[in-house]
Amino acid sequence: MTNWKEIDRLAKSWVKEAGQRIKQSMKEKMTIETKSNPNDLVTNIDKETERFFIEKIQSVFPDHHILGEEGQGDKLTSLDGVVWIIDPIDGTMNFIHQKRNFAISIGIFENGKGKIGLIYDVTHDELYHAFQGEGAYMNNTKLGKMKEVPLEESILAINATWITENRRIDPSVLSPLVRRVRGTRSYGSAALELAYVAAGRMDVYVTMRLAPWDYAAGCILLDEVGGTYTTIDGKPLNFLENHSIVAGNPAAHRAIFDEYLPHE
Ligand code: 2AM
Ligand code: CA
Repeated sequence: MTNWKEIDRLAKSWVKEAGQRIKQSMKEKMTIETKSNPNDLVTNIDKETERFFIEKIQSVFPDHHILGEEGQGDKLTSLDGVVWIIDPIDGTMNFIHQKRNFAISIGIFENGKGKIGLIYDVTHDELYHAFQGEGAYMNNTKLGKMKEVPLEESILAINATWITENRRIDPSVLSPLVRRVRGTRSYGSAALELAYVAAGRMDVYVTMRLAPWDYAAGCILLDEVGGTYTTIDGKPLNFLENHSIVAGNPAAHRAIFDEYLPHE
């Protein structure tokens, strides 16, 4: 029998410890490299933090699988067993340029079902945490069930990329939605944006390009507060693939599909 309470306790303590290490490393000079393009950044701290988690997990749970953004974990083709999906630093551009608005994001799954979600905003010492069936918390405060907020009163999390010329969506699809809502925000960390939606600080999030480590933990938080998430085609997410995402309270999610996104 998998002891999920023990996994939860250790995961939380490792996330806090990793946060302390990141804070310490930030005081020193970091090495910045680019990955797929000049804006796709990684630092030595991203890699060291991922390695920290892999070593901790492997030392206690050698049969667990790990999918990490920096690729030092396993090459996974299925979500069978216990799988940790880890982004050691989500919002690396913020981490480098702003030294804030980044998070450690970890989703832990059992045979494809989200069990534990952890999003740790290191600079603000805010830990968003969900345990399947027991609700979601920000530090020690329980997050309430999501309210059904009409679009006119919603804050939409969206990056300006998706309402200007881009390769993934015609800007005319989402720009009327931007005009309709009360306001828009963009924080540059998908994990934090999903956590903010789960916490009711924003109501809906639309993005065209996320990897599993960006959204895994956030979706587990949303499950616990009654949030809805799909791809922009209205399909369920496969936690091993890159996806577009529409996530938010069920009413806003439905209204976006009924009024703005072409669907069957
Ligand atoms: P990262 O900082 O971990 O790379 C910012 O736009 C958000 O999108 C961040 O959560 C960032 O995660 C993620 N992101 C940036 N480029 C991406 C890409 N090419 N594919 C998937 N996610 C990306
Ligand atoms: Ca990252």
